[in-house]
Order: sequence, then structure tokens, then C-alpha cells
Amino acid sequence: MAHQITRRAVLAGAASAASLVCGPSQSQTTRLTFPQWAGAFRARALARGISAATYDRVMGSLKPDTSVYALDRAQPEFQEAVWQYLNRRVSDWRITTGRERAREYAPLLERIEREYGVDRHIMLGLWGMESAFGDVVENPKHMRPVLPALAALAWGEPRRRSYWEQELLNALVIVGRGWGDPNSMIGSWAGAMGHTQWMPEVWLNCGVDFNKDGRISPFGPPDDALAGTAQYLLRRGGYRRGVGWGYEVRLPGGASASGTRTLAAWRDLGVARVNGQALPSSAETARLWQPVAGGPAFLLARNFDAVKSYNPANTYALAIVHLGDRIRGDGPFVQPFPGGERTPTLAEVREIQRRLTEQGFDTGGTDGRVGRDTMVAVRAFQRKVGLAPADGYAGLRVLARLRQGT
Ligand SMILES: [Ca+2]
Repeated sequence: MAHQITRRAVLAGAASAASLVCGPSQSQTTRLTFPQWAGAFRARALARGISAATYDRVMGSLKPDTSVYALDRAQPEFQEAVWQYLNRRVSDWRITTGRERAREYAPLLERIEREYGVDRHIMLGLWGMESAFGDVVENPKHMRPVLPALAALAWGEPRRRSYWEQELLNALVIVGRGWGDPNSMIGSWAGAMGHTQWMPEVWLNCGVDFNKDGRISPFGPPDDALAGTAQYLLRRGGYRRGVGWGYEVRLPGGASASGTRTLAAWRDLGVARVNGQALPSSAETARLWQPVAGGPAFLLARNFDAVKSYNPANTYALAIVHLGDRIRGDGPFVQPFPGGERTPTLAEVREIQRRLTEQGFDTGGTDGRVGRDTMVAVRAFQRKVGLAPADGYAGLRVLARLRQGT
């Protein structure tokens, strides 16, 4: 998830930097101390409508979180194949927990679905992917206060400076509106926070006070975040009520069709759903996508692109919609990925973690959820026993080797 947050921030930042190519040099480095800089930046905040009292209360005693510079420049630590990416995100833990949340929040999800027309399973998929259903809010192991992070980036990170400045101002607006207080506003190193891991700008522009308590809350009960998710998909993604994201399909023998056609045209070409059902004879357009040759193929319709408005990567959007489908009760993809493994069960992941821990590779717990600690432990084990590639993937091959003993 941290990787996703990072990428979204980077992409958003890249867009904002690109729009400023004729502006001040992006490479200028600050010569000001943080208090000097904060004093100079105050006028910008006041011009944005942030009160002097709010600015001084937050920035007067703030210590910039300079550890974020290294995180802004860090490269992804693990390279994942598409099947590994999907297995790790559409995990047994996320499917099981998502089904529990679907029951627990059924009345809320139903009200949002009725008002916005967004399929609750898409909302659950996003909630699960972005914050593990709010777990990062309740159990903020990898979260940090966002104001010191954004202040450090706005002050001292020459890359995408104007982006960080805007997001710091947005975060201060949020404080000024009383939606959060500086100490409880925690998030990613880039300032993405709450159930949806949104940047402050998104909370300001797409947030919804769905529980009508007078403020839009990134934290606490998920009402505002889930309704905001629906509003985001409608406004920024062009989500269309009542249609699906697409289908896993089977291509007719030897077909090399590609491109975008209506579902009816795809049907006429002999493309069918993997469950044997025919495609609807619909004028809705869809494009064919096969992530890996020989693996599953998909027809992607408009609401797939709505999800991509959240993060413009096909594999990300596929993980969201597939997690939603799995939470609904659908099975895994029918066509396996070449060289792939099935998703390990929750019990199998916990066994991997338990066995690694017993052998001295610290997984940071045995909760059945694979985060960075587990991946580092798996990679160290793979290197020790010569299991190649040492990719950190906690899957069935690693489990089989662990069961052999050392
Ligand atoms: Ca609210």
C-alpha cells in the first residue's frame, strides 16, 4: 500500500511540476532555516484564507519531519510480477476482512449506493487496498503526522516544491475548518491520510460530510470516507451507475484481437466470459487487455477507468475491482498467470510468518498480512537457502521450502 501512496503522490506531483515548467526554478534549494521559511510562508497561508491564529498555532511549534526526504527519493524495494502484485493485494486476509466489513457496514453502504449509484464492492475494494479497511487509521504502525511531513517537503524538497506547498496549505485549511487537529492528522510520508489515503486536496474537494456532524472526517467512522469515495469516482472518474467494470474473458482460438469495441462487437468476434455466459449485446464499449501473454484476458469497460482515476495503473485498478468481486463472493480468475501460484490462504501466510520467525527471520508478527517486514524476512530466507529469485514474495514455493526445514 505504501508503494501505491507513493506512486499516486509522485504522479500528482509530476503533473503539478509539469504545469509549472515556466515558473520559478524547481531546482533552487532553500537557504532559509525552517523558522525563517515558515515566517516567510505565513503570507501565502493568510492569502489562502488560513487564519493567523491557525497558522501560528500549527507552524509556530512544528518540527519538520526531515526523514521524508529519503522516502521521497526511495526506489521500490521489491519488484513484483503481475500475479504476485495481485495475490499480495487481493489477499485472503483482505477478502475475509472485506466480507466482515460488508456485513458490518451494510446499512451505510446501502445508503451510499442508493445516493451515488456506486457499487459497494468497488468502495470496499478501494477501502481495503488503500487503508486495509481503516486499519492504518486504528493501528498506525507506518503512519506519521502529516503536517510535519508536508512542512518539511514544502520547505526543503526542491523537487515538486509547488505541489508540496499547495498540499501543506490544503492541510492547514483542513485544520482551520476543524476537520482534524494537527496531532491526530496522521498519514503517509507524502501526506495521504485516512480511510481513503487521500491527499489534503482531495479531502477538500471530494470529501463528503455523510454523517452530518458538521465536518468531513478522514478518520474515525468511515461514513465520510466511503461516501467521499463514491463522490470521487463519480466526479473524477465519470463512474456510470448500474454497469460493471468489465469481465474476464476467453478469446476465440488464435484470436489476436485488440483495441476498443462495443461489447456486442466483441461478442460477434467470439469473445465470451470465462464463466460461459455470453457477453451482453450492449453498445457499451470495452477494450481488451491481457496483462501477460498466456494469462487471463479482460474486457475493461468505463467503470474500470473510473477506478483508474484513483491511480492510473491498470494493475492497481484490476486489484481493486477483483478484490471487490472476491468480497462479493466471486472466485479467483479462471485463467492462471503463466508461472504464477494461487493466492496463499490466511493460514498459509501465518504459517510462513511463524516458520520464518522460528528460524530467526523477524516478520514483525504472524497476523497473516504481508507487509514490508515479512517481505524482507522472506528475501533473507530465500537468499540463505538459495531459493531464486530472492524476490521477497511470501507464497507457496517459500512455504514448501520452509516445511522442508533447513
Ligand atoms: Ca462527518
